[in-house]
Amino acid sequence: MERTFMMVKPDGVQRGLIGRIISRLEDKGFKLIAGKFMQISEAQAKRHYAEHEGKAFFDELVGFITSGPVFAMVWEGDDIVTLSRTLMGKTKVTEALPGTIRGDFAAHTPFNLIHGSDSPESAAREIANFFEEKELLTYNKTIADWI
Ligand code: RTP
Ligand code: MG
Repeated sequence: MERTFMMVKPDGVQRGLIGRIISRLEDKGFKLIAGKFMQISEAQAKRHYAEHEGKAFFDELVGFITSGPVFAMVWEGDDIVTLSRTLMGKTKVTEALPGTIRGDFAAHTPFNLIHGSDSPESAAREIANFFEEKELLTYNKTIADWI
């Protein structure tokens, strides 16, 4: 079972989309194992987006992600890193297809509502940046074995 880190960004919170975004992830059958509504610190934001350090939009990106509360989550599922990014849609809102979260709700890059890890390695690093091990819950969620 794979894990991923996902986050409703400040624009998603401001627009009242936390519930609808979580519903889409639940509808897909993913399993929520952690979640918290929080304000990200600047240091945490810089660690989270370390791969983009030095790029022209880095300061703007850190400013955006720390501009208000986010809803941070950890989800589990088979191939969840790839599947969740398919559900999210493309980074640029002009390329995000209808039916995806960004395609249906986002209209201005870089305000694309949701973050999802881009590899299992990124997921492990990002989860550790936002959650303590004890916050990741273990429980049974019944999913029919023919899915
Ligand atoms: P994310 O990390 O937030 O899930 O998004 P992503 O993988 O689809 O995109 P990534 O390339 O990692 O970029 C991270 C976030 O930076 C903002 N961005 N701004 N101004 C720009 O050219 C630009 N490019 C990217 C977006 O908010 C993007 O989600
Ligand atoms: Mg990314």
